[in-house]
Amino acid sequence: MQPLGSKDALIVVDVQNCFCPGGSLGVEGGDQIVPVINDLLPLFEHRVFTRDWHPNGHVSFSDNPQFRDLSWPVHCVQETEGAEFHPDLHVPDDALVVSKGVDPDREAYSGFEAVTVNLARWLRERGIERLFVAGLATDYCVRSTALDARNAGFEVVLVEDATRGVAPDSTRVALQEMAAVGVERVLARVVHAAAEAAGEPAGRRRV
Ligand code: VGL
Ligand code: ZN
Repeated sequence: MQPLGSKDALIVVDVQNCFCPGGSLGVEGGDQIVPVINDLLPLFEHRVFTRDWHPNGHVSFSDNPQFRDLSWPVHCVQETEGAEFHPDLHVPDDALVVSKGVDPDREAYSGFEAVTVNLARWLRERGIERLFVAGLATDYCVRSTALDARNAGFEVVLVEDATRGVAPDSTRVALQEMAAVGVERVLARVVHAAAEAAGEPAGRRRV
């Protein structure tokens, strides 16, 4: 892997209470990635956090009578505790927070589908060429974010031990789909090594 530099960004997908154990859509071990992500944050100058940010009655909720091929329990409703980031997650003051799934009638798994900011443009304007992806869940929002990032022309690196999936089968398929379009898969320690190779003393940046 190329040493880390200013053309790299970290994108942390949906590390919110609803997706952590005890949440309405809790992913097994979802909270275990929090310290892994916190340790990665200082290695990057540019950091993006996406959040699922649904209005009441969102089209993806199974209590919505509108037909859906895939629906979910009510989750990540705007301004509720479940929609907050995990309490131990460090969200630096200068990070970009991207809210998605805000439109009541449209599902949005990926941060690139957000309507409040054009994420691809935001990244390009800052000279970003390579995106490191972490967060929840591997088989849904992480997958969609990684695939959209590839489509937008970014190099994409999935930090595998900084992600968790909803179910083993769909996670396996998602990993195959990502690999098929050239998403690289590494462990967090490889990212730390790439930071050291760049002469970037870990922990230099304030998180
Ligand atoms: C997600 C299901 C519904 C996710 C979001 O963040 O992976 N999954 N909404
Ligand atoms: Zn959602």
